[in-house]
Amino acid sequence: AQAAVPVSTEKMTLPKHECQRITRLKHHNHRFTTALEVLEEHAGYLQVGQKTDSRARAFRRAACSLKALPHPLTNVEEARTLPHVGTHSLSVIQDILEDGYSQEVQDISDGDFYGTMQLFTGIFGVGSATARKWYERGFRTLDDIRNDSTLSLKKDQTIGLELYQDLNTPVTLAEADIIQEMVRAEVQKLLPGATVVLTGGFRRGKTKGHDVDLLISHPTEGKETGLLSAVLAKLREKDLLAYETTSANTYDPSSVSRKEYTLDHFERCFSIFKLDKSLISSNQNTKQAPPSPVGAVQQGSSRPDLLHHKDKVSLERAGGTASFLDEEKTEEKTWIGRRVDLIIAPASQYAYALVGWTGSKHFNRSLRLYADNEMNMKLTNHVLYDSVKNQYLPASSEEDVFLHLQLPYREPAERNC
Ligand code: DCP
Ligand code: MG
Repeated sequence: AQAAVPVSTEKMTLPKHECQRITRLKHHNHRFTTALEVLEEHAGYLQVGQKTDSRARAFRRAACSLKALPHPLTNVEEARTLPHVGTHSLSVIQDILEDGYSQEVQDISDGDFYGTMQLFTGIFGVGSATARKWYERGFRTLDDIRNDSTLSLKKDQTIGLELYQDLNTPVTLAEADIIQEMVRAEVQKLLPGATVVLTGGFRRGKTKGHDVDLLISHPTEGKETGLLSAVLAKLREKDLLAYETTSANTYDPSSVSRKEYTLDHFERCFSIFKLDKSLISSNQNTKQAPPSPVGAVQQGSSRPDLLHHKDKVSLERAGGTASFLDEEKTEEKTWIGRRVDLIIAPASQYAYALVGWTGSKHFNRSLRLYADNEMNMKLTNHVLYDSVKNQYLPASSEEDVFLHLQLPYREPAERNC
């Protein structure tokens, strides 16, 4: 159980950058942030290319400010004083304060477009551009996609459709722990002293997630070379992989540029593990919280809720049953598919990789913006570069990274913006 969220009624000014604040999973303003996150997601579905990303970000930043507020918001005047709360977000907040909900948000989340986009982007390998193309062609259900012979689906999308239900059932912390142990055992047999750390949302204290992010390293730089392919060979031998795609390390130390802001270049494998159902205790995965209405208090970040919603939508659109898996397969399948990312970080870049892969995505974005604007430094998942001193700043821990940036250290659980 999480500790109670401390309440303070003291008038306070939030720092401008999200990375300068403490943002926990549980906070006092879920009724507003849940609604704003629907608008963020919807704006993301509408965007073409990178350009209109700013609309989605505006809603996200407003939600982040509310998450960091140490008490429930009770009047719109206070919302006006918070950083990054624009006019559109303000009007949504006002509606919720006055009526208990936002009609605009309700209409969006009840709408065909939003529901279909959630359904399609829930397919592994399908991003919002593809989902929108399909929506515009008139597709509305998973079967519409499955039955159209003119679509040439990529390998990941095909398995994404096949394992739709598995991959849209949230991964529990217990399952993530099992997978981490499986990988750690193989890794350490091959390379004693190597480390396997569970990062992503689970490290920030979430108890459910959409995947398992494992960061692999060894204290001696260079020892990690060749490890990933050896581990994958072992996992393949044991028939533990339903899908895998590996990319080599493409890190070029001479290119600390803006391009690196969103991408990293570690050697990595995006995979789907076959997690044996007998390893999961029987009270898990059978219990799923029903979808909550928009504006209701919810725990954790938006993603697991979104998964619930998708489950609901997918079942409706598949005619009320899991008809997308043919029955025989459902009977025979003794495993559940789980998305697992394996990332290999060399020792000298490990601290930066750990910060980057712990997230949240928005916390990372904020850190990078802060580094650039306030410190004249470039931060990536690999390095921190001081543009004034013209040098890279080595870090052997996350604390070092925050220290270089002259930021108070934030525990992973405090990075949930
Ligand atoms: N990340 C990154 N660079 C990438 C991909 C991800 O820095 N190329 C970071 C941001 C995320 C973290 O890694 O916080 C893990 O990515 P996920 O998409 O798995 O996000 P979460 O683990 O936070 O969410 P979920 O619980 O849905 O898995
Ligand atoms: Mg994750």
